[in-house]
Amino acid sequence: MKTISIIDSHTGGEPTRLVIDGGPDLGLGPLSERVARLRAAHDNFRSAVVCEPRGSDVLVGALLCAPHASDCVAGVIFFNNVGYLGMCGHGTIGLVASLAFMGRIGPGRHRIDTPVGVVEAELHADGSVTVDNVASYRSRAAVTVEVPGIGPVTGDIAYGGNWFFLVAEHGQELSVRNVEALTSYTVAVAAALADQGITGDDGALIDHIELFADSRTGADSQSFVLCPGKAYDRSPCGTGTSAKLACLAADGKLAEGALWKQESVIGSVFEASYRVRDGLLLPSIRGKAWVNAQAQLILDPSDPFVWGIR
Ligand code: PYC
Repeated sequence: MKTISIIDSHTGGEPTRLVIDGGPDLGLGPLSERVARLRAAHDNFRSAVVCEPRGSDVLVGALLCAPHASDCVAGVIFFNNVGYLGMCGHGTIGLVASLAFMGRIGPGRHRIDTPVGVVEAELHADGSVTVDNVASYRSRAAVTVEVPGIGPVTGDIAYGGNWFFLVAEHGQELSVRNVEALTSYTVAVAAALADQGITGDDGALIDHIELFADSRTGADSQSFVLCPGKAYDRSPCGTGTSAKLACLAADGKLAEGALWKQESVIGSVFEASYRVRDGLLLPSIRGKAWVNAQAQLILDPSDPFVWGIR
């Protein structure tokens, strides 16, 4: 029997399962190379950790690794029910809360190695965490995609650590009671983008779709975010909020340093702002995670679904 030690947390409702022991040996080197090894040789580890029957479609996994950059406190590789994420904002907040829970870090600033570069996070005295995300930018504005059964949908294509299609005009009600319709709508938009070859830079798949609406609770905006694998983000999505900031900045609608409150479809809120350094837009996302389980996963070779339902 093999065991995998995990700490579960949620950030604004969105779960993160941090693997602290029992993961595959990926060797050393840049995290971008290690995620390639994980994908090529140990993808069943990913599905064992996050897929049913141990996990669920909404769970984001985080493999704690030794960092490559020597000034980092940890390295991390994020994954979900269908694959791997470049960066994950809510997951980084969950990682920092879990490292604090383990007694590995205290309040202050910490550098974290990821496959898309080093990010910095600050653990505040109240337990909230600010993530200084990777440089974010809008690649194309007002791109129209013809969505079968829906019609033309126009959105911006932006990068915030993952690729996003951001839609303001969609005619959908953003509320928890409407998540099935929101999911169908955004799945159709994602499929149409892929079918019509509309991508991020260098042909990158746009695998996150964001719908925006006015907030009813005093935030600056509310969003629904479809993640790859068809689950919706219960949090306001850290990388999605970063992509949103890049679009607001490009439109001249949000000044450097100004606060932006992004509310999720379930009502949790991230506070965000951005700095510009050397021409790069650098978003900061603040939110809070709660640790809610510490456990050992058991991999029994006689279990027909030991590696998850793939
Ligand atoms: O917070 O960046 C995020 C995220 C990506 C996918 C799920 N959450």
